[in-house]
Amino acid sequence: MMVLLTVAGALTLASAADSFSPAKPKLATRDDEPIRRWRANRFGLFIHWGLYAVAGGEWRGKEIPSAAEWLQSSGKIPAAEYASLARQFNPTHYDPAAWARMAREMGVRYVTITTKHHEGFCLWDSEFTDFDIVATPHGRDLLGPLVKALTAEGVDVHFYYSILDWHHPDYRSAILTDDDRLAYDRYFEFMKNQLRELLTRYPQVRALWFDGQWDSSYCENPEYARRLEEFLREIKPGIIMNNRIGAGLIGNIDHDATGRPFGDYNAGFERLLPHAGSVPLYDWEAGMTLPENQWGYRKVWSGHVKTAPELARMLIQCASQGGNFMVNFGPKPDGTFRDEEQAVARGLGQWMKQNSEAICGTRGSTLGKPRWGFVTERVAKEGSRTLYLHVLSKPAGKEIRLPLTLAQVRNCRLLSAPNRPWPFRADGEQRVVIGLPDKLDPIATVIAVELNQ
Ligand code: H79
Repeated sequence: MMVLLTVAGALTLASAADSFSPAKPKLATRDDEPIRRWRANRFGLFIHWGLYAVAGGEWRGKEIPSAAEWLQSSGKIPAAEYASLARQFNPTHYDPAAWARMAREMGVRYVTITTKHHEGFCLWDSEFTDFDIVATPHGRDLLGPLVKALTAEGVDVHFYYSILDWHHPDYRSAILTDDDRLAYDRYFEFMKNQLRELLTRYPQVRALWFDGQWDSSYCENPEYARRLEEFLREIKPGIIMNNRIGAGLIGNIDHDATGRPFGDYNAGFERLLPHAGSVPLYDWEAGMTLPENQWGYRKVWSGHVKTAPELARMLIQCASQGGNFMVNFGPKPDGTFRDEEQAVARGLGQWMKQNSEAICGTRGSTLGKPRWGFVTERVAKEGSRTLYLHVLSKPAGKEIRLPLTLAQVRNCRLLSAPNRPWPFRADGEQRVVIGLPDKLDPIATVIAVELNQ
């Protein structure tokens, strides 16, 4: 695959405002239509759903600490015993149309759902295992109706698939003997079969999100990753994959030893955002949980639970640094979302309704990070540029100062009142001053500054 060097817009703005710093050039592994769409989406919803939702972080009446979806491992539960959860998985209130509506109203442009997490249980009726939705009282495919509903709402579908599998008898965490090798080779074929099944049965799927690649069986034998990548690109040209298809602990490694990138983008930001100095030069995506570290449903949450404004500001930060952001929900076993998640969906949706223009389809700021908030920018086809000033806090003087000449600014508008122009003035040669409304939005007040090119 070719590595392209795309310089993110020539820096035509003078550096008069000391709080701005220039952007770095961007490296892209791909720049075709599918990755542009992936990038433009910017905001996604991660959904972790599986048998762990039935247990809700408890086993035989006891709370098992650590992440709820890790229950089988953390609770040291034998696979056969854990599998009995399948007989209790009956999401009687599962309403894919409601899920899809929630996603659209929340402002996300894609949903990434766990088709199979580390536990090995499959949310679809797989030809290659009986450990799937058919073994539950629900008894029928959960994915198909969701894919259909999301597509009808205009929300893209991405599939999460765990390479690690705590149920499959041929899975090995290490390859120590010839028998291990044979078993792992069989497991590898099983994975390929399942992924082919998913991509052909649900042709709407645009991206695959791999995880659980850290066991030595897989990550010390990178030829598996290479073969898998080639196999999938052959089945579905254009498919997008995260770099966890390759080696690396949690996806923070972009390349193999020869410098060849794994997958199409960096998915190493798990429950964290890049620091100013560590923004990847490749496409990237961060995933965030509401509580500290719970992806699947846990009945009792402890510690700080993030609010919609906190998550929205993380989304803004990611967008300003040129990355995607996914918020994670772990639905209840009955197929509904807990109150905290519904509140977050509503809060984000409210802000996105007015401000999605400043997130989706934008790129990171070539201006860097000002003290009062973040900047994103949109480049129109004809080359004209709009800066979006996400104002999180009022600067001293209560005005925004930009390193621009008056002639460079065509107009300004507040996204919360888009039908009337917002005033701006010059303050010397290289400085445009924009006032702020009295009351800022509790998430961010966004001012669009359209530039003359
Ligand atoms: O699906 C969610 C998590 O369950 C999964 N990825 C997100 C999206 C995930 N869980 N843990 N990790 C990712 C990070 C891996 C941590 C590890 Fe380890 C540290 C793997 C190897 C060392 C802890 C110790 C877990 C296994 C051994």
